[in-house]
Amino acid sequence: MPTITKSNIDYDKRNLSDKALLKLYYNMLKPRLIEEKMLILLRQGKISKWFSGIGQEAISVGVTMALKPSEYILPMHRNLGVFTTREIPLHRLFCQWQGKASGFTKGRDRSFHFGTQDYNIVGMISHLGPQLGVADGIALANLLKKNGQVTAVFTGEGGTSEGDFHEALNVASVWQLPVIFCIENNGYGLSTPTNEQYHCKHLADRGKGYGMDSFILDGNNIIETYSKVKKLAESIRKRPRPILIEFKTFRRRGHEEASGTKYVPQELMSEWEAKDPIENFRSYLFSKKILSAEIEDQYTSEIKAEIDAALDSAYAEENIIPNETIELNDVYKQFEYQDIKPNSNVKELRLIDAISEGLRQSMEKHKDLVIMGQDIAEYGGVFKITEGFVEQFGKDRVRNTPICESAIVEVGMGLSIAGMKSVVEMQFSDFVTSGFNPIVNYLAKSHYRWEQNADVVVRMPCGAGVAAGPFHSQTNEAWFTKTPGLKVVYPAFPYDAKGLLATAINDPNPVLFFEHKALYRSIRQDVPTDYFTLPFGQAALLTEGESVSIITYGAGVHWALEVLENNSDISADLIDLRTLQPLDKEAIINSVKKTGKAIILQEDSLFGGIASDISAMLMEECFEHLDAPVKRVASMETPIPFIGQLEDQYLAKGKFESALRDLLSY
Ligand SMILES: Cc1ncc(C[n+]2csc(CCOP(=O)(O)OP(=O)(O)O)c2C)c(N)n1
Repeated sequence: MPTITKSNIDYDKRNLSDKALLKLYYNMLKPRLIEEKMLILLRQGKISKWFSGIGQEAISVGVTMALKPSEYILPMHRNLGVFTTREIPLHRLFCQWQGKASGFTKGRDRSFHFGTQDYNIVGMISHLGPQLGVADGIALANLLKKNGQVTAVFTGEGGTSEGDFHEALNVASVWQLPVIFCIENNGYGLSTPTNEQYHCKHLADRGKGYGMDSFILDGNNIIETYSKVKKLAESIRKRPRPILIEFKTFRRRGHEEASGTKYVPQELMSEWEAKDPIENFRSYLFSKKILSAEIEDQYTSEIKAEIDAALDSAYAEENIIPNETIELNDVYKQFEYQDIKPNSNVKELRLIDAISEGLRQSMEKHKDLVIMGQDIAEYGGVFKITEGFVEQFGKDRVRNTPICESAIVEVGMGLSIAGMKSVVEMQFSDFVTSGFNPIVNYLAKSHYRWEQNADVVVRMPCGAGVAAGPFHSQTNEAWFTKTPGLKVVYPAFPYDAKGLLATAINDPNPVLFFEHKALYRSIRQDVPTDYFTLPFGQAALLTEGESVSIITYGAGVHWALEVLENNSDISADLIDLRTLQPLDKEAIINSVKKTGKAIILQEDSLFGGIASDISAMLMEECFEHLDAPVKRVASMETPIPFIGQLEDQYLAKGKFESALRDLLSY
């Protein structure tokens, strides 16, 4: 006879059948047995790192069983029970942890840092908070599709201190998104106890501040977690809205196995050991004669056999053989560019009108395209690019957002996971810093990590020359050209802007689309009236000459044109890069091989800008063809000053002509 003690948790079986109760038990037992095995393997040095969810299984299992398999769940690093309850083959899970090809990230990311569309699970990135906003995006897609689906997302109590948490809950509430936010309050965030993490009684109390219902549940009571979440999910499916749940539980092992639990008082540990969700439920089931020794043996041996077999096959799988081509090819989702030629009807447009018209036509073409940004709806955006859009497309697709760049970028990611496109307008490109983390860590890395593309265009009104000071004038493309996984577009003319914006929106990868504010209303051009596309990675040769190659983009193109117009004796190739990632290396190299001299003009300050990389590339590729050192001309190494005379001094524009003359006479 197995030893059975009296349960320390009060269970109320409600209307659950014995079969349903046994299923709950089985689903908790499985992650527990896997973990026990992992701890042995860890001690044997056979796996590298382990984040334990021992003692927290009732939350993962309860929530997952309360949702339909078609509904998305976004788990954290202690939610093994989510993965096992969704019945992911253990072979694949073990391969993931061992970095084998049959895992979910082909050895590119570790532990639970992966998602899988096959099981509607979207795993975390290390930064914890961003997935809360991603859940908002998935929920927004569900709301717009009116499919009555709920999304559940997890965070630890530590993660609730991040801005992402506040932004995500606020957006979910303002937009009434069908999300269940699950806080697993397990007492410690790494070594930090709750009283050093937040200063309120219960985290659930925060629901009131966001205008959403919230609940406190005993996270160790599987019947309570399952039944309550199930009921809430049913209600949310009928009446979409966000809900906050704080599950009280405890982290029984170290933050990760190697770090230990010395800082945790023994009484606390003992108190929570006595509340073990599996032991107590087992006692309860035995006491009600629902679970028997035979069933228990059967479950245990069945799960152990499954674990052993999956481990054997995972170990047997050969190690990944590095292949640079494969790695590079997976950074971006494949995109078959479709060249849609413009018709012959043209109209003179300013840069700003061309962007507006391009965006409008893409909204007409892609019915699943949503645009989001501050003040973009009735107000039309601060530059009026989306004026009239609400009337044409409605507020579902033209969405004013609260001031929360991180959450909105994350929403874009979530929409993409749910198969929708989005354009996010930064009010000024300077403010992208507040959404920087999800762009460079989530959007940029997602396809490489688990083949999930981020079909998001971030519009970036940028640039100086408008006397707007350090926070409304930056041209910050270099922050993004540095990051593999992003595409960066920077048109200088209305025609290019319209065609490239159409391509950016068609492209399933994340694109940063820079729009120079000083060019918005000053540059005009005949632009085809119909929808058309232009390819990425093709620079434009604006003037052809023999003596020098001028390589630039954005406002620099117009500065260079002005200098060439005033100096008809200079015979130059003027290359407008148009897109910085991908970069048209061939056009640059071919031109420099012809002229023998290169000057790269960039509006950004010098150090670390793309001019430096182009210069280095020319040294490597064209050294024998160069008749002079490659010259970079950029703005001063200071923040961008406000007042006109300081801004003029700051900008590269004023230095370009003399630098060009110097180079020509070298
Ligand atoms: C932005 C960020 N800062 C710090 C960390 C390091 N870190 C990883 S997990 C963790 C504690 C998280 O605590 P909590 O959210 O309560 O989850 P728990 O580990 O307790 O389940 C910390 C500090 C991180 N991953 N990301």
